[in-house]
Amino acid sequence: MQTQVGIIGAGPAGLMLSHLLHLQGIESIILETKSRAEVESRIRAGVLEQGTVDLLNSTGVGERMMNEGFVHEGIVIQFNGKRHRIDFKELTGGKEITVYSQHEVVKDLLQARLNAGGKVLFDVKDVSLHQIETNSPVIRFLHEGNQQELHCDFIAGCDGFHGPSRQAIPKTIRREKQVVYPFSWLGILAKTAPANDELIYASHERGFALLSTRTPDIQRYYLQVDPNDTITDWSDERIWQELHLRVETNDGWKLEEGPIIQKNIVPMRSFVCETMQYGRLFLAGDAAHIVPPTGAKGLNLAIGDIQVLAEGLKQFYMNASEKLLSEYSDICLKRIWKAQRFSKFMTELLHRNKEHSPFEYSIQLADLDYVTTSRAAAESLAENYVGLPVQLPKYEFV
Ligand code: FAS
Ligand code: PHB
Repeated sequence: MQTQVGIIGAGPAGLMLSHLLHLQGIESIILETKSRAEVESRIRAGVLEQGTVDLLNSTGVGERMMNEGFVHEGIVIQFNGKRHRIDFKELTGGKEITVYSQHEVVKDLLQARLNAGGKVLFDVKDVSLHQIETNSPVIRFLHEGNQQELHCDFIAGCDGFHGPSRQAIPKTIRREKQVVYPFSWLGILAKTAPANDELIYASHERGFALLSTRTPDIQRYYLQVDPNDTITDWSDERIWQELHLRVETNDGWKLEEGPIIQKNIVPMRSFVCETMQYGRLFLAGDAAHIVPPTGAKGLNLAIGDIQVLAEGLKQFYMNASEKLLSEYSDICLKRIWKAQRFSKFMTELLHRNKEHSPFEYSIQLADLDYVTTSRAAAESLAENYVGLPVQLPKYEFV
């Protein structure tokens, strides 16, 4: 089997890359270990930055998002039983966010690829990367019981945190930096009406809670829980009891319950792999970095990486220039570290760290008070939340 770009992983990163390459007439094949049904039903992120929305629209895959997504002009930060609105539109000169599930974005991108005759192999196993230091790398894998080889010019490692691509970069070359937080997130999907018309990030001495949404009938709520908790520790009754305690306000507002149709617990970490490239292998998205979801950055960072990688591959094939590809990792890491900074800031601003001294907890409350009363502090939070721009260097081609 032969193609120009071999892509490992059919998540947002892999699918967006294949879509952008197709628009430039560059061939790719995606190898995905899960089934199509699993990929399309995996509940993950919910918030799209303005840049992600603009890219989906400008490349012809934004129609359903525009019809079914919800544009939010701000968020609410709640502490001491009171709510404070951060008005993104006013603070950033018009930028907003769109709440539209990651698995819906994946469905839209996958459908676009298949409609355009794109090649996506599902249920692929035993993926391994070879000859990545050469100009003719190979991906070996098992598919439908047959051992196969995909010969390509480049490999895009879009296989998430647990995929094989990052491990293909020699340990002596990779520098991995990580923070593991002393808490996890329990997420639920509940059949009930929206709690509010914008997301509510609630900081409480019992722990953090987030009230987000999916549709007018299905809501996405999160609770900070102990990192050693398992889902069996959390009955539906205990979940609702904790949510009431953390999100209800002094003015008597009450949260409406409903049947919980899905619940899971995810760990919280910040992780970056430096470098994101080695030979003809390029890492993108969760394969290279993980952010705590408090800043709603994960999915959007993956899309940002892909915009740089797609442009670099376009310049290679159209202008025989490897300059942008050679700078890919440095360009992406600049934006990734700023997103890491913001995600860590939001996580420490809002979560209750049981290891904190009373002095540190008072500083946290002062930070919450500052960001909800100072325009300068609110502007900084707003410009990071709606998304910092993807900056591509301009090259002159002779
Ligand atoms: P993905 O992990 O989405 O995709 C990688 C793909 O590679 C998967 O389809 C996987 O099956 C495939 N793969 C893995 N190993 C393979 C192999 N050996 N061979 C072939 N294919 C392989 N971000 C937010 O902003 N907000 C959130 O609320 C949020 N919640 C999250 C909850 C969970 C449980 C997780 C794990 C992440 C969450 N994230 C959230 C982050 C998430 O949205 C990621 O940032 C986003 O999925 C990144 O997209 P990709 O880089 O494409 O990686
Ligand atoms: C979500 O809707 O899943 C969501 C929203 C905002 C976040 C994290 C997750 O910060």
